[in-house]
Amino acid sequence: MPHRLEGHLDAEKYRFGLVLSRFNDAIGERLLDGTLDALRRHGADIEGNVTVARCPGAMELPLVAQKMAETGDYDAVVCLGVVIRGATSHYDLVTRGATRGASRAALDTGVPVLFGVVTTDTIEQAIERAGTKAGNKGADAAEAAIEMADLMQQIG
Ligand code: INI
Repeated sequence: MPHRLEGHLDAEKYRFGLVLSRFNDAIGERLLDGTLDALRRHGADIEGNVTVARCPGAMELPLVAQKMAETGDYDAVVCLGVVIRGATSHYDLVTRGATRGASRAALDTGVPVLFGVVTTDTIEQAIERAGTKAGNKGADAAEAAIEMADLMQQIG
């Protein structure tokens, strides 16, 4: 049998930085709710080990995530935001900037940076992914953050 490296969903000992962009805030707050709920359900110490930062829009998420990751105070950083094509003429630029920046922040710092940003054509689709018909992308990102934090620790 090969040696297995696999992150487990036990958040108890890990510290998380969350960054939420304010654009489309009403939906973004539901993503934050989903993220915190998932972290709590997997044993995270919400009061002691979770920090929430807010920034203007999805374009600004990567820099805040990178700065948080560089502090060494977090085992994973989760970017949360909502980009809606219908209301955004520069949708492609914003989504590309956010995705590439988040990936770069992770690679530059060695800290997992998760992408809990809803990118949709319509407001209705965004609402569906923020705690209604289609789950909660914040909760999904939280679980990925826990798994990655644990996997990184195992790799050492
Ligand atoms: N930012 C978002 O997070 N979501 C959007 O839908 C959006 N729209 O519609 O433009 C958006 N734009 C702002 C952008 O992220 C920056 O904050 C802004 O360009 C200043 O740098």
